[in-house]
Amino acid sequence: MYKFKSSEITPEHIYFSRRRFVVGAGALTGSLLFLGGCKQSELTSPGESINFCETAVAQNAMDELGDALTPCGSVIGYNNFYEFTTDKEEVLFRAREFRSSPWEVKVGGLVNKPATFDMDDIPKKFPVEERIYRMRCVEGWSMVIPWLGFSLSKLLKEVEPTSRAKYVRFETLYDPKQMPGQKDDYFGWPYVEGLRIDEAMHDLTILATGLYGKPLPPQCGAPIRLMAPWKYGFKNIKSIVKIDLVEEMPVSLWMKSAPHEYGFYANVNPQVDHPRWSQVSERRIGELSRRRTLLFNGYEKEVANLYEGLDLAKNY
Ligand SMILES: Nc1nc2c(c(=O)[nH]1)N[C@H]1C(S)=C(S)[C@@H](COP(=O)(O)O)O[C@H]1N2
Ligand SMILES: [Mo]
Repeated sequence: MYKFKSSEITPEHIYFSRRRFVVGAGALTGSLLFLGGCKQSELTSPGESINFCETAVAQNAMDELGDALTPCGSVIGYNNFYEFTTDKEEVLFRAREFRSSPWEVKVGGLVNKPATFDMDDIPKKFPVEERIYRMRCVEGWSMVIPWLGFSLSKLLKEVEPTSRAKYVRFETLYDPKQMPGQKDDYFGWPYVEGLRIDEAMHDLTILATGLYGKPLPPQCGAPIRLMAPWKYGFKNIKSIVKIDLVEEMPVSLWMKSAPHEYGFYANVNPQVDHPRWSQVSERRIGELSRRRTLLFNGYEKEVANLYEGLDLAKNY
């Protein structure tokens, strides 16, 4: 069995609220209600965005560094989800009819107890809590998002990884009928991502099922997606159907498509440039001037120990 280390448990001030969060307004009595702040002008879709964001709530209006939440309208209206389109402001429209229910997540590989989790049971088995995380896209923009989710470690403990399991491999749904981008075989679908097992077991690593107090909308990776906040956004694979514990380092879609640009680790690091651009600064969506990018996206205290002795420039 995989042994848990104390470094895999993170103090809660990193993401504020660890209170169990039940989707729905009733659960919010007595806590700070924050309306998503969707101004008409920020919305890219006059329809769903308004409905979603009108009732959107978060328990805190900022992250642990004091950075404000990104307006709800931007979080759900500016997305990377290449299975639908590479146009960030179009994803919302193309994903509108996406069927994220019924949904199953199959967990297997090097485990003692392989299991298929029905999405309807996941919130009962793994109660969600709010986690406010920064998300830094490798392209140089960032957001602060109030997720609902639970630590991936809880799900992995259920299936009991064997001692041979060294990595976790994640796979997105493959369904070109629903995801027209998959008809273009420029990318090697399905989208695959991976984490080292100690990264996957780290308490900051969550499976997110919602944001702004509501279930994930399709464009954000419904019904369940990964969120490891110290890594570039592309690690955070959406609409997961399969999780496997494996011995060898998984090859991600991006490693396959552009190995010199995208490595396995993808830790946010202002000192390691992308071959085609600097990573020193970023544009926080909703802000006018750029801000400095922080090592490990500001989660250095929590995760730097995972990489002791690793050359971060070589292991990009
Ligand atoms: N399956 C899948 N997952 C994905 C992507 C994708 O195209 N397909 N894009 C990634 C990239 S590049 C980023 S920056 C984030 C964006 O998440 P968001 O749209 O919820 O902000 O999702 C990541 N996960
Ligand atoms: Mo990204």
